[in-house]
Amino acid sequence: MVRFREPFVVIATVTLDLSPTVIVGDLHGDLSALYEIIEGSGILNKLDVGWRLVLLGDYGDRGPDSLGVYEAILELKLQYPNAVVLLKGNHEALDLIRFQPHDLPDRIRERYGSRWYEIYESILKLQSMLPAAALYGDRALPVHAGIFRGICREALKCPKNEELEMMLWSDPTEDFEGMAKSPRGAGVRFGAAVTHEALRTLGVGMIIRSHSAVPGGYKFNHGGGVLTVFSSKNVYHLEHGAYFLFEDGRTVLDGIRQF
Ligand SMILES: [Mn+2]
Repeated sequence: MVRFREPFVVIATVTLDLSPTVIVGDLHGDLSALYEIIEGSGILNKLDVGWRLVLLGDYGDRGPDSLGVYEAILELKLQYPNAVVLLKGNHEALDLIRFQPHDLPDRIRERYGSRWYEIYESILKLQSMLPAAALYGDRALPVHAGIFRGICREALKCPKNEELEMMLWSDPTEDFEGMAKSPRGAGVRFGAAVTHEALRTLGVGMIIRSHSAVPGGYKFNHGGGVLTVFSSKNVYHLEHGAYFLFEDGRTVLDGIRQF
């Protein structure tokens, strides 16, 4: 298991410049999907020449190799601390809302036996320090799940618990324009009017999120204002996962990579 050293500074939203960026959606213990993305994007040869890797959260639970995913992303973070950005998903916010399935502790127990709790605690501590969103220049807001009515840069800096819940649990909808409670039991469903107001207020072009297992690995909502990328394949038996490659001068469609 990778050991990380303190101090880590807790920042709710990180600000990123417009370096080329690979954005990865939910992995949920699908280590082979992460390997496919690393290989397909060639990112390992680029992280020390200014490229960046942003992961949208939901690293463990559900899939066959949650610990493998944690080891891989922590190795990357230790090797390239500034170029690798690990965002928080709802599965990294157990302290906010308890959810099922949460099988990560079982996987740790299987591998580490009586030492399991020490390791689980250090993972929970790491999770509590992950930022919830990123501002990618004036282009995008990468965030695990969604946004909410009234979102602004101030709220992104220091979100209240209910705001954090909406960032980690919500889903876009085409059924209505506004915002309503989610059938997930946490977060909201937000319509196109909420998205377009948020994009105007935040001064960014689009929301890039994951959280929903969409067929094909990606989906646009709200006239292109929201892009979902989902990267885990084996957990949901999806034919394709996807990630997103952001490069200045490239169109959004050009940046979508299915695998
Ligand atoms: Mn999620």
